[in-house]
Amino acid sequence: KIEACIFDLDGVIVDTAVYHYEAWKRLANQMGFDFTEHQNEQLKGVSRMASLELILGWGNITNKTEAEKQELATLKNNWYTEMIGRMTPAEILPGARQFVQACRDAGLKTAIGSASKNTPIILNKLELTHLFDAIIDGNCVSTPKPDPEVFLKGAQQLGVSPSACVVFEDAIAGIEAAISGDMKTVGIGSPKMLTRADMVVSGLDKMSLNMLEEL
Ligand code: G16
Ligand code: MG
Repeated sequence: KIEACIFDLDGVIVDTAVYHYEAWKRLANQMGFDFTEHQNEQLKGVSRMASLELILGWGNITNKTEAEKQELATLKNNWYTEMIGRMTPAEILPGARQFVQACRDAGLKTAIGSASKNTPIILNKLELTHLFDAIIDGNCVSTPKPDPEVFLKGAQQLGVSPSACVVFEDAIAGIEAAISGDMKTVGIGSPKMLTRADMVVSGLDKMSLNMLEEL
């Protein structure tokens, strides 16, 4: 029986990917190359430093020291936080607030499990912080998805066993993480991509509490 819902942030609750893309693109352009929106797909759910490594690879840039990489990541993050600082609750994805609220009204626990270190700022801008019993983000995990750490910490903080949790995720690595953690999964996106999820819907606007019983 499901007792808790754990939500990924980017791609499930809000589409911050467009801002990540704009900021990473600006960084790449400054270094003299560009990358496509298709390549950007590969950055979804991936941590900041791991994203930078991928992007440097695309530009064939191999001469950066660790300190320079930190500087580049900080530069990108400054541009990114400038953009997300202007976000409003209007940018919450369709049905997201309503579904999280419905879970809470039904007595289910709710949590965020995100790779983003900017999670607190984003939830604050979207005025959603109060809708989650636990917030596990890039600041509290040491091993990124597909490792289950982020979701296991969420379950632990909620006091719910992993097998009573369902994870909502848009990234393949996130679905893998939840499966490794012995949790149920709902993919947000296309069933062609999220083949390992127990169920796939196009967005939380297509999700209902009844559907949780099919898991
Ligand atoms: C999100 C995004 C990733 C981003 C990561 C880290 O993950 O999908 O593209 O690189 O967070 O973000 P930050 O630089 O803000 O720490 P999620 O897990 O919410 O989908
Ligand atoms: Mg995501």
